[in-house]
Amino acid sequence: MRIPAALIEKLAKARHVAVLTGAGVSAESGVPTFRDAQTGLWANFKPEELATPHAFHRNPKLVWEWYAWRRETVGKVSPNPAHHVLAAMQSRFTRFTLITQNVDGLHQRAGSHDVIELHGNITRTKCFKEGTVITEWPDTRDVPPRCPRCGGLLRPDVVWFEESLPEQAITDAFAASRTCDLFLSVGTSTVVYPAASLPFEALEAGATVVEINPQPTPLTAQAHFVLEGAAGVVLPNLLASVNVA
Ligand code: BV8
Repeated sequence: MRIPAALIEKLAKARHVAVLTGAGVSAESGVPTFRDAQTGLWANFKPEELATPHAFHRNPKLVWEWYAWRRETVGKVSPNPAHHVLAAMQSRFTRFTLITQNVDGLHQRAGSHDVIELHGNITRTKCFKEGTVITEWPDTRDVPPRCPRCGGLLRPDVVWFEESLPEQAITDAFAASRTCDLFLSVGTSTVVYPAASLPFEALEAGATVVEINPQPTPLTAQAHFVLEGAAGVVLPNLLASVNVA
């Protein structure tokens, strides 16, 4: 795909680039995107019915096993070119902020650091009662396992629907969206809030906003540039274009 010359120029001149990624960035690694994650065993459940505190209280075993299945899936895949390009971009610009809705940790495995994880990370487990991250617990065959400190139920360290996002993460994400000169929204359906408001914050603050997605989203009509394609194809192309600019 040809990258518009005007975008290459903007990218070459950008002092602060902010990026928001969604499940589409991990799709080419083989991680089902969030809304079609219900393949196989989980075909009969909607994510919004599993990724909530209510679902966990109602059926902790089912929710724990859904995350165990997803953790196992994520453990078997590798970062794809989209993750690697975003990691390379970190040193390409004076300031670069990577904000992700993904919980798979693939950005960090590709070499990105200081990743803002808006929705937590599936590879971390925390005590539901205390909120502290727990790295090991006795294998008592309990499903979900119990916190070795207080006996409370353990849960994945992710943000469920109707749960607030980590304060520092959302503050930093909004600040970056409002101060960047170029905002890339990559592989997200732009429907889950407050993450979905970030590209609109960037638009309002006067940044150049670029969307990379094979499908249209609620952002498409307002983005300055829409690169219709897979992140693993478009991002390497974008970086190559700006490196020769
Ligand atoms: C909160 C972690 C305060 C868990 C997730 C009504 C209106 C507006 C908002 C609300 C509302 N009712 C409730 C809300 C708030 C709610 C919300 O936004 N609901 C939506 C569904 C309407 N938000 C919340 O509850 C948030 N908390 O607001 O707290 C509060 C307090 C009390 C009561 C209410 C509010 C918490 C939201 C966080 C939820 N946790 N994940 C887990 O993963 O199990 S969200 C989940 O969706 C994932 O994190 C995922 O990342 C995220 C967004 O999805 P996407 O990443 O965009 O993925 P998706 O599959 O949707 O799309 C993939 C895209 O990729 C597609 O566009 C596709 O075309 C594209 N694609 C595919 N292949 C490729 C590609 N792109 C590029 N390359 C490819 N190869």
